[in-house]
Amino acid sequence: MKVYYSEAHRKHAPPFEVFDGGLRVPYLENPDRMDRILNALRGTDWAEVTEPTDFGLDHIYAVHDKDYVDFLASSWTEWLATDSQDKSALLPATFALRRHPQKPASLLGRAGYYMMDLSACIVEGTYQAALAAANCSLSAAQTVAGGERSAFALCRPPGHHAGKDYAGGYCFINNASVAANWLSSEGKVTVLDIDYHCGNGTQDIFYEREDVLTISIHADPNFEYPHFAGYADERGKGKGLGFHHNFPLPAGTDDAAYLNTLDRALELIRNFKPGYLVVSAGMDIYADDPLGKIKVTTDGIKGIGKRVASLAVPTVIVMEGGYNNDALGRNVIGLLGEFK
Ligand code: SP5
Ligand code: ZN
Repeated sequence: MKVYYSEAHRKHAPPFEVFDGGLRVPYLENPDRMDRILNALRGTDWAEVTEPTDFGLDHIYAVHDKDYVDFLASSWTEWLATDSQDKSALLPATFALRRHPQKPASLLGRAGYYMMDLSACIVEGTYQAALAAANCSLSAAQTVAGGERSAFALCRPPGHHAGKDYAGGYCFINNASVAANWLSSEGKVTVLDIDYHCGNGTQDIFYEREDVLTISIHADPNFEYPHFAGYADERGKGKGLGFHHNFPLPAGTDDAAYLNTLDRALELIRNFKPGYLVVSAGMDIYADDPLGKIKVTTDGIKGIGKRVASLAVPTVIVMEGGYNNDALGRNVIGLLGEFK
């Protein structure tokens, strides 16, 4: 299996994030995550680690507003030119209510407009790392469009919380959505998001489209991040009505309950008959994840891989979350091993 990976992710290593209550903690979405997965893949005889192709910006502008991408591109330089005391990461303390959106000119005003929380810290290499991650998912899409059964985008920063014009939840460019949109010119596409958190960005990007079925299985937003999206009654809009599905799960969900829910999602995919599948593969559903409250084991993750592979649809697998670094390698191998 082709695994697309770029060293550029190392340029994005924010010194901290801010938890609820204002606590500064070490950035959980860190470069070590990739090293753990790479090491595990290098121990197999089927993973072929490959540099991504540079696809340029047009496929990113097809999913994200150009003004937002411009903000990602210039904000670090602008941040250095401000008189802020601590410039270790660009992070605003004021956020836009999109119920009353006004886009101000100032850097911190735009940062609050374009960010949804205190985890999408921008540092010097964020934009380059985010572009490289999108190139990994586009390269994986191209490989699958070229006839391979599957390909893996081993990328960070992750993408599924990033919407058309916002960053959040460690995400800046929605890698899975950029790949799904690219594939959609060749036929119907499904995005299946198994990250522990609702893929709110992917949901927003395709909410009014009927040619891309989006499905997210995640911890119930009534108690978990991202709080404001991911409820079962969000089903799409306009032509897209009926082409989005959320499966919110209670805390403590075990392998059997998770796989039952997955089977319901897979039935929707079978009925939709997509030409391509994009899996937003977060490993934070794992029982011992520091952010998660769902109790899926490594065997459960293998079970997910086996079931999704049984759809027999050409599949792009895109790395999303997963913060138990010790377990990341074996969990990713558990999922991918069913596709090789
Ligand atoms: C891609 C991805 O998985 N993003 C997740 C971002 C979640 N950020 C919100 C974290 C909420 C922290 N709650 C503290 C619980 C510590 N036990
Ligand atoms: Zn997550």
